[in-house]
Amino acid sequence: MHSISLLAGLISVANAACPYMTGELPGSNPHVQRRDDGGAAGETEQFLSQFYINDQNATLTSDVGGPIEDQNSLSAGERGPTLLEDFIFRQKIQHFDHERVPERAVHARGAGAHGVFTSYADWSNITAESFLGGEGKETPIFARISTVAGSRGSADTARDVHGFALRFYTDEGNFDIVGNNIPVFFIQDAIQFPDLIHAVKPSGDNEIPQAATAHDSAWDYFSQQPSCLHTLIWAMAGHGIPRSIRHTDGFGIHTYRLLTNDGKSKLVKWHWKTLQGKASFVWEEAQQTSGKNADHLRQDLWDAIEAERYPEWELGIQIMEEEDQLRFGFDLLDPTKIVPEEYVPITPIGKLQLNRNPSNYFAETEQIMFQPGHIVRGIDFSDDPLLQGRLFSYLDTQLNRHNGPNFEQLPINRPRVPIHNNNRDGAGQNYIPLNKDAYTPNSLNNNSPYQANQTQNNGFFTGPGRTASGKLVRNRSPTFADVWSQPRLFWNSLIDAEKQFVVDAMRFENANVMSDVVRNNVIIQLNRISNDLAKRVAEAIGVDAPAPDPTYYHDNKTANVGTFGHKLLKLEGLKIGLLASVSNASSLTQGSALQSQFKSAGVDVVVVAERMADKVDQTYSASDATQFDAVVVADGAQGLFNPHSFTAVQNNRTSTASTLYPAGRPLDILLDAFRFGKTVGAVGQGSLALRSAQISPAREGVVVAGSVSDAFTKNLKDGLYTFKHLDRFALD
Ligand code: HDE
Repeated sequence: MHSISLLAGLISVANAACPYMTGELPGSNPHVQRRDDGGAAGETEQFLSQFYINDQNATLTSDVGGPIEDQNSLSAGERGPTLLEDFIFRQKIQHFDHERVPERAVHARGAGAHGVFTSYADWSNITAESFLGGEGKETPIFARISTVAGSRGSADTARDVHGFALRFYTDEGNFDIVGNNIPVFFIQDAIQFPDLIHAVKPSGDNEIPQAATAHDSAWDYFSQQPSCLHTLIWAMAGHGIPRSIRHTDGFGIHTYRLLTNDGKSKLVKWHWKTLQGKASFVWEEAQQTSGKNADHLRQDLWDAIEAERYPEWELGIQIMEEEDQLRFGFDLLDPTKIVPEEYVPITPIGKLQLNRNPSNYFAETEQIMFQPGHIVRGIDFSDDPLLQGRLFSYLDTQLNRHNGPNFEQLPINRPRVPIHNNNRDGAGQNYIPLNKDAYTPNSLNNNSPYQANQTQNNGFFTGPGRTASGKLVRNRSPTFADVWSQPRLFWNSLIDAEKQFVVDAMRFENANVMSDVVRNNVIIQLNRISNDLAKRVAEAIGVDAPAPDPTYYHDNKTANVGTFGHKLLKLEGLKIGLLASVSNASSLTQGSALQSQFKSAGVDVVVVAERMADKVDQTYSASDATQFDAVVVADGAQGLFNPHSFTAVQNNRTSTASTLYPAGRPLDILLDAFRFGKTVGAVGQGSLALRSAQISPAREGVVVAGSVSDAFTKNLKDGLYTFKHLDRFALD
């Protein structure tokens, strides 16, 4: 690849500058666990490895390299005061005192991974972007997927829009697509962003609630600023609680421009389509997961990558002509609008694979600083007022987080191509610039670094067709005015169960809203989308059922906007819980049989029993339905599912029921799995447990068999592909 030679040039610069250099050549560190990915992924690891500090077989030192022999502070006498002179103490405590940097103002909670993007073809007919310049061309990637509202330690499965930020380390510089997992945004103008975030974040007085929109100020804002409705309804429909990072799509949201080498431009929207298939939690399940495993999303991604079940997404673009800006009945500059795929189909252009976990969370996932302004030759902005504002905000916020302008020099932020410019100094300068004539134009350094242009070093450029003129106004364009028709399009396109999830979510959120005024305002807005939706929510929150408000009603539908009601594309990384018993050896052996049956599909079978033992992976005390995508009761474990065991323990501490786990836990796991719409099953006499749980074997997604046969495995797999059995959810 072209970028390899450029990389070599940069490494020599970086070597000179890195304060922690071990003296080894990049990539030669013998203690680095290396996966031989080859290609772009290997290139990233090679690049970052020059910054690794490796503590194996090493003496403890101070920050300036002096060996440290003792972990006691220096004191005047054994029982005397610590001396100010103790530079080792001071350095260690001072470093600790300054360990934290400000968390991100939004998107504080996130998980990251390295990967590779592979272009499907040479796309130079639509863009000069070098990373799309040839079939099979690989580019290293870092991805960070996040929630928006919660602080850094908040639970992963809070209902929220999810950030979907991608950095391409291209051979012409870094390019970021800083998007979300919902294709639209709450507001149309960046100046409103602080208002949105203040309304959504916890209350100013008591900082409650954490990572949740179920409170007065959030819904007050949503109902006063109806441009929020479209994003809101997507978040309520299941996109706010994805089963995992692997099971959600990503979107660039704004309309961008692609430019060819000869200056022709097209408008585009970016789409990342998950190749695992979309899947979401139901709300009770997400809430329970928040408590049981606040790290669920990051854990799932980490584990999948460690197990070499690399998640993949296909990158696609909707390509539109410059003159199409108002063609579809809405404005392509309005970020609250999707372009329905029926109007403009998605052209797949390449594939992303995430295949390496970070080596250090802080240095990589926390310090990566994305910016929509990180663009490369071949792409240009549009006049979307939200995008325009973001171009300022992301640069500005990095200054706050890093205390200065040199954050681009952090290893995870460095481009993989040499940099040459006249930017100088600032806190934390890592480079040692040799050019003392830091200005352009100059004659003393042969006018170097030269200005790039179209023919020399492929300078990036602004769309030659872009023009701007007009009176200065503080107005929203009337072409942005209709913010109800597309939420209705979304609502119309959902299947009944999804509509029910939207209704349930809005009932839950607004039941936590104390103000009658706000609840009434919410219903007024929902009623502009759909009278059915408004009435169903109103009924639960003490608001009178409204008469229809039909100005924006229509019957149009669009495809691919839901998360439920379709099959998964892959089962990799899903988990089956086999509920077994240590007192029945054969129930444990069934675990081994299932494990071998599911190995090739990449599904983990976790054997649960009363206590740890041979062939047992987890105890009932540490298990819960939220950990599994399907639950099976083993033949021989049925005795643990006696519905009376809970009462027996409560009434009589000497009861024979096990005290190794909370009373009734095995039955709870089964019941919860069923109620969360998961596939449940039983082998042999295990089906007596289904009877205890009053689950009919005739229901969809209930799989029973006499033994772990091929047919049983096949039915279980079918159930997993369906993922959620939607007949379990009542409609009202
Ligand atoms: Fe962001 N956003 N945002 N945002 N955003 C940030 O930048 C902001 C918006 C998104 O994993 C911040 O580095 C403004 C839309 C992601 O590191 C901050 C506006 C979209 C991430 C910021 C928006 C996003 C951020 C906080 C209104 C989807 C996390 C820390 C114009 C297209 C990236 C940071 C990561 C992060 C500002 C709206 C996505 C404060 C002013 C629309 C994925 O700069």
